[in-house]
Amino acid sequence: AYENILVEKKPPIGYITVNRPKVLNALNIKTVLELMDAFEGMANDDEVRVVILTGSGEKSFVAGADIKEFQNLSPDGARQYAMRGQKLLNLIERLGKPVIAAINGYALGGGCEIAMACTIRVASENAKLGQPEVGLGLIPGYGGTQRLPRLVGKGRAYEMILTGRHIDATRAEQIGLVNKVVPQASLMEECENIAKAIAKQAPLAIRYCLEAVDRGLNGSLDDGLALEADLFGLVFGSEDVKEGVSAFIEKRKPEFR
Ligand code: DAK
Repeated sequence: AYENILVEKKPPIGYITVNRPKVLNALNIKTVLELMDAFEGMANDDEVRVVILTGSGEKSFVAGADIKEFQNLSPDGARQYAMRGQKLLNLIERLGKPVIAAINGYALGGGCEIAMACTIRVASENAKLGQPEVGLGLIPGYGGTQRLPRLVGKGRAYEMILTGRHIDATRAEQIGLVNKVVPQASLMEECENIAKAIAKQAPLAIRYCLEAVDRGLNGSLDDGLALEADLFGLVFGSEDVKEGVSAFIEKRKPEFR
């Protein structure tokens, strides 16, 4: 019973769609709360192995935070606003299962930031990405100043953040902001193909890969390698390793649990 999002499950894939097409799927507070609830549901549902996040319609993924809500925001309200947003993006980034952003149009401000918290980004040819906050007198507030340079490098991140300009899908692919660009009609199919390829792999190994990359990138190489070794050791306690190795030797497909 959500007002602003659509949630669907076709195991192994879970779908979450921001559904405010009249305002280009801008994120108001209610939508952020609903997304949090839906992502928590996906995290706790063992039948869901990969989540696809997209926006309703053919024009926009998410055109940012709902600018109209900024008008009456007090400093304390803005602080709570920031904490809620950060909580949602951290939840997505640390869900324990991959989240694929199907970027079907505008991904601006908070929309670009939510896409960057996802594991993989696929864009349709009409997609436009950007961090236009400086034009509103703001700075990116959902991690844009941190996740964008990590994805595309400092110089390119500065160019986007300081000019506020939108870039098209081709440029976004060139600089590594999106993994792939496809025609809009094949966007979902492409995301589902990636999701199915991931869902065939051992779920615990996928979870540890996500943790190793995400936590590793935030620390030193030595700390990251130590974490990788720990998780490598941990995964050896799982039935899935026995199954994966036996299946290879017996020349059959593994059945991971
Ligand atoms: N918020 C509210 N309404 C929006 C919206 C948005 N972000 N984007 C579009 N809309 C609404 C428009 O007002 C319009 O509504 P009506 O006039 O029909 O009632 C409808 O969607 C259609 O939009 P347009 O008529 O403008 O459509 P166009 O094709 O002409 O232009 C556009 C599309 C995407 C270029 C344009 O709509 C646009 O520039 N939108 C704003 C994009 C933007 O600046 N996004 C960044 C928002 S700032 C924070 C954390 C995070 C953030 C803030 C604080 N804290 C930690 C406190 C995040 C900030 C942002 O995301």
